[in-house]
Amino acid sequence: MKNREIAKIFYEIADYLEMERISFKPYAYQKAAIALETLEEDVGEIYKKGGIKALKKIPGIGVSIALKIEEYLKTGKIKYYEKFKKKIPIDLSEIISIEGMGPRKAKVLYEKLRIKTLKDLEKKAKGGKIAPLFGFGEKTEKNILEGIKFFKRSRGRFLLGEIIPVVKEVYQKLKGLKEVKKINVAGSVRRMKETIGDVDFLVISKESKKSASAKASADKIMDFFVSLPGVVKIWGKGTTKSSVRMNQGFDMDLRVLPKKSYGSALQYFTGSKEHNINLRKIAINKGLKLSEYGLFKGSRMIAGKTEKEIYKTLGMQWVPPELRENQGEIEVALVKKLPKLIDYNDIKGDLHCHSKWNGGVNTIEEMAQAAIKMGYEYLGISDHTKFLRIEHGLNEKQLVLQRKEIDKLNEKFKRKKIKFRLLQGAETNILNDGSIDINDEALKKLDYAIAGIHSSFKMPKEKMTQRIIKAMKNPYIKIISHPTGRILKRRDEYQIDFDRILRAAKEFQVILEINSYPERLDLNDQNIRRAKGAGVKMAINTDSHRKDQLRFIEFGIAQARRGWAEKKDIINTQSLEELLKYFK
Ligand code: DGT
Ligand code: CA
Ligand code: CA
Repeated sequence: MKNREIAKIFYEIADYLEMERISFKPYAYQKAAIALETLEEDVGEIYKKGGIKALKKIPGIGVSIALKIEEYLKTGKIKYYEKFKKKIPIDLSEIISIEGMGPRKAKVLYEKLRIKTLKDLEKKAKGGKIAPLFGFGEKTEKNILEGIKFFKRSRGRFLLGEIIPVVKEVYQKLKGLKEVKKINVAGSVRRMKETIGDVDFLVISKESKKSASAKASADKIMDFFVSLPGVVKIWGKGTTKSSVRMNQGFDMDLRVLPKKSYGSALQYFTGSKEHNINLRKIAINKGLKLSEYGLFKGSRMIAGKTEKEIYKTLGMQWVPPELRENQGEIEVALVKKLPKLIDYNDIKGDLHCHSKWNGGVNTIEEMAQAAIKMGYEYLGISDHTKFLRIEHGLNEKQLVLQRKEIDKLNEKFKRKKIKFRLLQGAETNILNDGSIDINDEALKKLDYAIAGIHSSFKMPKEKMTQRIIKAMKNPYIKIISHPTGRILKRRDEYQIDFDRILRAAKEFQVILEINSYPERLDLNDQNIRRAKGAGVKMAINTDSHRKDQLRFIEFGIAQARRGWAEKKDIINTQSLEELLKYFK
């Protein structure tokens, strides 16, 4: 599948255009990149079936971009991109992944200091060469160094949201092989951790009467695995284990295992390491021995075929993979008191998504259709408001106009007897003094209002805490979006006193968001657990900027589960009727 490869090039083209200060065009390439990334079908297949015409039908892709996709599919290159790359040959996406760096700054640094890589950037910043440049200064130089430090900490880890689509694709392909009897993904992917080091697949191969052909069938699986499209390097290939590097930069391991110890291997390779170490202690205390080969009493194997049987034999509940971080789950499972976690299909609607009104790709109706397809009962449109000019934020008047469109659509659903309701929200901005960028009169007319921090992230802790609490006191603000503001691999949380935020949320009945967007996942798992402990309600939303992103909800639910959240902790597991009570 070439979708992600081409998307990456389009993102870079957008950045190069930005460098040249060309307006509008970068946006078109970004839009196309997002479209490709979230497209479920292979763009190569689409082209094969319907040519340029079919490519143009993908929302967000026009003629000139369709031609470039064709060029890439045919030649493996896009000349337009190569030209930019030749003129300014730098590791653009890496350099601008540093917080505070953008394409234009990258260009200046290349032209003045020949900075091509992250290494160059760090060297020059440390040497104090950047601060004297026009438009940079000491503060920028310091921020760059901080950004690099942050980036290094997470280097070699990948976002769950970028890994999962590849994992699902490979999983389906392997599962389709006649030699594969059973397959699971293990490791941090199975635990749905927010970032992933590498992917671990486990397989049982089809057994056969002749032992020689068991090996033959494992070999077939391995041959297939190491020649998957997207494999750029083979680290190793054997009968029981193979390991490859994918073109997105991450590695995948595949192990072929015997049926009788598959459960213990799945348990072992799911991890986490800390969970396993503690679990092994439990086994030892019972006079048993636990390993990836099974649970043993002396030399006799007493469990190992399934994971369930291992936990059961150890006298505990089966622990959902998302909880296996040695955060008390083993002790709780021993007394059989694990919470009944929110389920992946418990969400009844999404309360944070954007539409064409604030410059997004899809109309409200298209967003609604996608939500209906997902089986949702409701969808809250919450476009940006006026302070965020780059996001085409809406003002009070536009909100009134938008309400009319939403009312009309709701009438239509009623007429057609579709049990679905659109709600009008808005993602307003918390200004520096804690006030909201939309007046109360306009807020009052919405079904609910969200408020979020989108500026001045570096405030001191006390001031930032007060800023958010003041917003929560506004009676029309029902949800705080992405409450800690972190961006994975890029930006830390802003400074807040989270306990005070939790107390205020409880007092003023404000809901905290679990934002499912792959770079955000904010609240994170630990904060979710703290919120639950404080009796604060949460909502799992996607922050979709186009309809396909509604699928991101899976990642938010996963973090909620990792935070021990139950259905009742999450308001958008409730029916429309129940939900509206929170918005009164
Ligand atoms: P990652 O890949 O860094 O996101 O995290 P994991 O958890 O997938 O770690 P990985 O791929 O190194 O290993 C997969 C699992 O195998 C891990 O979660 C637990 C198990 N494992 C690996 N090494 C050890 C070890 O030294 N001791 C124990 N007890 N378990 C291990
Ligand atoms: Ca792993
Ligand atoms: Ca691994």
